[in-house]
Amino acid sequence: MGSPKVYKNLINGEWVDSKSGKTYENINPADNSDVVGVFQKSNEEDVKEAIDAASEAYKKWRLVPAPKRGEIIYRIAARLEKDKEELSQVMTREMGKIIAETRGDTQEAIDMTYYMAGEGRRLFGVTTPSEMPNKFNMTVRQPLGVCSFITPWNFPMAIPSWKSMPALICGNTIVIKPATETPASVVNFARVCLEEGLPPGVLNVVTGSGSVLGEPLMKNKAVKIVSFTGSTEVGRTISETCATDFKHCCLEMGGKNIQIVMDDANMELAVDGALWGSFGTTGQRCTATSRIICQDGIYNEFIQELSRRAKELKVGNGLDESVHMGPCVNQSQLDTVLSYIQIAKDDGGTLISGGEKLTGGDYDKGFFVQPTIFGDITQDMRIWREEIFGPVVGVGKFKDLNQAIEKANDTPYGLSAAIFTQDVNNAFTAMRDVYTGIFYVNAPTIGAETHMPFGGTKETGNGHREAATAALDVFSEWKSCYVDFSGALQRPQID
Ligand code: UN1
Repeated sequence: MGSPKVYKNLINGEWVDSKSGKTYENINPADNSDVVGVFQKSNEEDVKEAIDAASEAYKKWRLVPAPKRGEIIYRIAARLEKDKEELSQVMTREMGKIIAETRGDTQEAIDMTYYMAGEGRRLFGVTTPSEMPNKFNMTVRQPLGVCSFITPWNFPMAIPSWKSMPALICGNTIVIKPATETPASVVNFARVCLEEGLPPGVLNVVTGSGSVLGEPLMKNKAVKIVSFTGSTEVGRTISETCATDFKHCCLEMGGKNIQIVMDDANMELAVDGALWGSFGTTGQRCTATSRIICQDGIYNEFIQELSRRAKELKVGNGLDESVHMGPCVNQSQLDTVLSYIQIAKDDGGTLISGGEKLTGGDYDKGFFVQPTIFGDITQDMRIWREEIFGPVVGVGKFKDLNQAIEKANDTPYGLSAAIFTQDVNNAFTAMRDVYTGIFYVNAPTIGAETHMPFGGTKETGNGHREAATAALDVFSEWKSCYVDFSGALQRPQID
């Protein structure tokens, strides 16, 4: 097999070693004997160089006309599309999710990139009449400067693209620190950007550990905005750190997303939705379905059907097209999942199916666990409240829609929610009253599209949205411009 490829940091258009002289191995979570690559274990000095490069590049990039920026971004999209299969294969090897899903991840990056390329010819502001004669008013978007991105491992290319493409089209420059577990996808993404004509220094990548690189990425005065996707706990620290300098920060954090199943739901569809929502990406999505509540009358039938179908799911190496669910991303995530299975039992949940680490044969080479379902979950249990980020779902009951909505909202998070019902009144009432950033009717809690705003309420976010044109509001600031061509002093509110 030969020795694994060594990947470098991208700083100012050059592939460079870390000043630390240290590297780390990126291991396939489905097969620990497979080293995906060797990556730089960067330090504070590397971050400083990358931020300096981004600051320098910003001077020119912000002045490139947005349609021209869009043309480069369009070429990047086309190249991602061309290389989709290869990029997706590497992503499955480093992250573990099944190949159909990594193709989806790459596709999400392609969609976002094309979308933002088009924004280059829009980036609309408004013109509006002035209240004074012979005066003209308009708003324009201006970039912020250097952006620091701390990106997660569960969507190794989609989420970096959600952050990068709106930032680039608005004229900002970037330093990305990818999750330690999935640097290859970000390095590949950056390589495509560079090869398709993004000028040196506009997008830089520094790999390594968040505990070492986080502070220098946030505290450097040249950085104007930090965008982060990950846990609420880390998000809180980022928010506090940025507050001192009034640095913008855009946070996309935890979820405890609910699927509500009414008595009148299409049962097969509701089960399909629950399986995909709970066990897709091995439950490692912030939009994953991790609570399901059924109306009393259909609880038993639903749970029987869900567990029957969950037992049919094939767990294994995601490169095998016949596999439905891959491994957890690493040992620590597997340990967390196993500990929550124990917590759920201790709290009085009824184990319906799964619940075990998978062992024997190829399973011993990775971090595999069974898709797991608990019944009889109630609001006092930890699996009701806490995000697990694994293939564990709890199912509980409700009496009527009012109680379902009350239960849905009984969570510190507010990302996504779903209702399965044939009744339009129920659907619209829940859509109005469940306090989340994303809501689905007769579709699972996962599956957001790139031209719709993405983000959540309460402890899921800090008021911003990613994707869609909402992302442009994160990566630009409004400038209100007044042009007086009257030749005289005109005083608003006075004259
Ligand atoms: C995430 O889990 O952080 O809506 C993002 C979805 C995907 C994105 C999830 N398109 O589930």
